[in-house]
Amino acid sequence: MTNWSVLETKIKQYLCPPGNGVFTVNTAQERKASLHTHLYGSSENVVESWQAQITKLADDTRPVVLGVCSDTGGGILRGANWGPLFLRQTLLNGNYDVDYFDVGDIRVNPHLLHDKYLNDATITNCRKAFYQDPQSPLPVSPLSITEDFCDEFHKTFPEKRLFAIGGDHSVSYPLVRSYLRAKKDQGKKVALIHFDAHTDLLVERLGIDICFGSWVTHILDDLPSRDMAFQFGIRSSGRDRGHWEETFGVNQFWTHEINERGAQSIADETIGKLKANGIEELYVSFDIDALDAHFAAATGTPEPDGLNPDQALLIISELRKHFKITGADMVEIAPFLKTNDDDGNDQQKTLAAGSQISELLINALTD
Ligand SMILES: [Mn+2]
Repeated sequence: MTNWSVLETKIKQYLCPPGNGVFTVNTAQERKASLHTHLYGSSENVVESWQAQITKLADDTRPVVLGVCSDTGGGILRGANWGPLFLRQTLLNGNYDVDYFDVGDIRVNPHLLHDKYLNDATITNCRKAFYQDPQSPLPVSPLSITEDFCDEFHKTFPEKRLFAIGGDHSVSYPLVRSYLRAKKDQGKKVALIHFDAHTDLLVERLGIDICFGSWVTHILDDLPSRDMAFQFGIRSSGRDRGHWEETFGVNQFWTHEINERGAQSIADETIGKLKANGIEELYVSFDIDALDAHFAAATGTPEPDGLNPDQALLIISELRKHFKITGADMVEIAPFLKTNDDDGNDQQKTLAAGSQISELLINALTD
């Protein structure tokens, strides 16, 4: 089989139509139907319409959007599994200038995280449920499926660029790992640009090594060097910047520093370091809680005193002038969460800020 037919088969096994990644019977049916009508002209026979669309992927040159509706790696306040459906709708219905190929959502079993945490009997049972074949060799947990999908995608289409919508931040573990592996194979020198209120640099959390608070730790050794990880907007941490930089070798720009020095100066310093290291391409992972809770209250761990969207947009725009952004994700938008008491617009404001940044990232993927 050619690479494309292997990928096409895996898309049919691993993915489902856009918006269907959260497994429900009736919940949000109207919202799903409205997205499907927008995408396919009808909310009937959606699987057939989506599969027909998939056959055109090879010839399409636009960035590819993937939804990963998993929030099993989070756990403070859940609900980021609804991010992909709501963010897509906002991008389509709002005044955003974006054009992309929507490949669909990873099929998510919401009880699972990664196959390495499962025993053989559970894997067999889930293979039977997912693939109607207990002997199937395929993965069953959302992060494991995402990683194998991305590996196949990058192998088949080294030039295509993926924009993923999470999900809690653990979904960036397979996305970034697979991206870094593909770039290593292509001989491209890349760096990670990470916006977040939190460092995500735990080694493990309650015995689990891959989760929303620890995913960065486990991709650092796949970078050209550990100092090619740059974190922006950090402010909620039990340790100071020096601790994290000395322990893990990363670069951090805390929010107060971005406010004091100005976003332009932070961007200039980052560009200088990236150039000095011969970096050619960037992956941008954006946790919506990097933004102040005023702009991003519909998220699992909202934090005050954060970045405003303009600061984030400026830093990304400056980086874009000097480097190709060849992979990106937007994670942790949990549209049903209302965490800001003063304001009834948590969902709307968070989706608006997330869409504005996603619009820039998706457009940057076309450079
Ligand atoms: Mn995060």
